[in-house]
Amino acid sequence: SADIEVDRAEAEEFLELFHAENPQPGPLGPRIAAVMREIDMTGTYWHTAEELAFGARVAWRNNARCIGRLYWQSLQVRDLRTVSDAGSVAARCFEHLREAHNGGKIRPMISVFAPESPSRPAPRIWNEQLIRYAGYEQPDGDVLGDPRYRTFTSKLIQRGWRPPEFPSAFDVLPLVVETVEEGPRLFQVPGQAVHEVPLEHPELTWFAGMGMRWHAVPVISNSLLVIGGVSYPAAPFNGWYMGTEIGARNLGDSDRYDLVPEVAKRMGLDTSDEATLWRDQALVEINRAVLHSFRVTGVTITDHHTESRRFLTHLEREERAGRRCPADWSWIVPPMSGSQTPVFHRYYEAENQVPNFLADNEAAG
Ligand code: HEM
Ligand code: NRG
Repeated sequence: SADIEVDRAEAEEFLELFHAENPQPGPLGPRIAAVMREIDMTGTYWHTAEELAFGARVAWRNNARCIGRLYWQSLQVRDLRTVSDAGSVAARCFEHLREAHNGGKIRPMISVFAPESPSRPAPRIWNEQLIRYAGYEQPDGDVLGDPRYRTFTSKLIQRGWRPPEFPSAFDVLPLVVETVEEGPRLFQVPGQAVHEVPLEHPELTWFAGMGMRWHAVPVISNSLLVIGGVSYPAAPFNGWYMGTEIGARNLGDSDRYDLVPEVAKRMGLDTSDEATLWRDQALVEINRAVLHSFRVTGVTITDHHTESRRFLTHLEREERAGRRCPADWSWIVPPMSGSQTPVFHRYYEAENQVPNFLADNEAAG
């Protein structure tokens, strides 16, 4: 929280790690002394641009939930620590969306906004991701759109957001940026910042007629980035999608778009008996449609078999570098065909390491 001093031991430990892995920046002792003096005076300290970039990359490397960590060193870090008013934060987020999309060749990227400090609380982004679809509760209790954002959507409507005249299942929610000076402010995401992929199936021609689509870039925007004891609450980041995130979870979960029964029906499967495995068959076709559609649209995506193998390569590399690589089995193993991927057949170290990203529900207190 904003009223307490940065943890000195955590600051020192991070500076040691930075100097151990980066021989260039000169002697460690004087840097630690300077940081301790800065904490004495201000309660916090300002990372050098190099410390910030390294800290963000290591936060990714340390995140036990992420299967995509092989390319942790290639993360592009946008140093936006002097940006703190709501309008500028929103504008820079929309710029992030465009730069990360990069014409379809998605670039892993993070935008780091002003840190928390005892004299000035950091800006915060309320949305879980920069692009999320509204979920509208209908009079009959059904939800149009993404049911996961039903509560968030009605909260935004209460705060004055006006949904489109004809609501659809894929209306992009406005971005909410909160600062102490301005309170929460809403910003509509400009159309040029929203890249989407219409979903079609390589063989099932009716699939396109279901009108499904998904956004190209997942930019998580409510995770707390912690580097050397300094908190960066607004630090949206992205890589690219693994197909199952969309096909198995966002479209497949019964409390999300719940597409499996509809697709099974259209495929003419026998849904009267679970043992026909109609759910599994339909789920595979939805996931084939996702991978196929991103591919023909020229947007980077990865499948869960390839990404699982890459992750094991990453584990080996980390081991060879003499580092621990924490991983959470329940997050790493893909949500379909788990045992067909090599990540299923082993256990992992699970302890938390810093720097890291703390999910919204982990960051309390
Ligand atoms: C989680 C893949 C890049 C940080 C995940 C998950 C997947 C994934 C599949 C699990 C998501 C879920 O089950 O909801 C990838 C792929 C990437 C990538 C394919 C391609 C480059 C990144 C980058 C960062 C990152 C660039 C940060 C700099 C995280 C974090 C989580 C996560 C913090 C946990 C999210 C949470 O707690 O909800 N990633 N990722 N990933 N990833 Fe990655
Ligand atoms: N499952 C979420 C996204 C979570 C993070 N996944 C990534 N991250 N691929 C969804 O929107 O489906 N990333 O930074 O690439």
